[in-house]
Amino acid sequence: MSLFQNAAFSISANNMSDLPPPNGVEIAFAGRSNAGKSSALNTLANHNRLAYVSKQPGRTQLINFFCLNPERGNDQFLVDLPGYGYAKVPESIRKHWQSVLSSYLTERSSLVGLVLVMDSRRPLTPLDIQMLDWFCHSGKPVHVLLTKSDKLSRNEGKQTLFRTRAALIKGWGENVTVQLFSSLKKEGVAETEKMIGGWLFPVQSNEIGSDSTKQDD
Ligand SMILES: Nc1nc2c(ncn2[C@@H]2O[C@H](COP(=O)(O)OP(=O)(O)OP(=O)(O)O)[C@@H](O)[C@H]2O)c(=O)[nH]1
Ligand SMILES: [Mg+2]
Repeated sequence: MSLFQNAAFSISANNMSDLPPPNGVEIAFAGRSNAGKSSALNTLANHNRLAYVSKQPGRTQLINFFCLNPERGNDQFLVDLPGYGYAKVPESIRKHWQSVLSSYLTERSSLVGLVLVMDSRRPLTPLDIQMLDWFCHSGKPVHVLLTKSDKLSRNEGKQTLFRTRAALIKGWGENVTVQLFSSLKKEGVAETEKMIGGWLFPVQSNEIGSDSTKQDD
């Protein structure tokens, strides 16, 4: 069963002061407006309308928390962040979100990893680079989803993945990983799930790793 199968909306926040106490672990989805963050969340959860998706950029206007296992208690969350970089957003709102995003990414103690969503046709925009600079200081991992890969040919996809990976490693080191992803075609889901699962259950993954080492011996 998918790790995210039982995900359910939990709470929305408009400010750092509205956030729930940092008691559990959370993984945030950040990216430009319209890059496909909410769609990726829905695809991972196998749920069409968990997070709000729209053709119009700038639809996710709050920090939305989705609890992974509501029945077991609120201890693991996926967090859908408002998109950045949409030119039509009024300056005051843009400034507000810039400040909330930078505080959230740099100060949130329960945040264990960042999924940075980029449109595969326009990866690594200046604001994506800003996010990486803010977050990578924490030493926590980032996984980049190059979304809408269905819009690229197989060869273009390969090239984009290769180039983006090289740029990420050069700029921010091995703590940043990257893959192609399509919500439309449901491609790349298992790879993302494996990565996020490793962040949510690090001890378990290490144990699996050491078990397999034993088997090799
Ligand atoms: N072809 C294609 N379209 C996609 C894919 N993912 C998302 N879209 C479309 O892109 C548009 C934006 O998707 P959202 O998931 O709402 O994007 P978002 O990043 O959450 O946007 P904001 O909430 O505005 O920040 C919608 O029209 C989606 O249907 C994909 O993998 N392939
Ligand atoms: Mg959204």
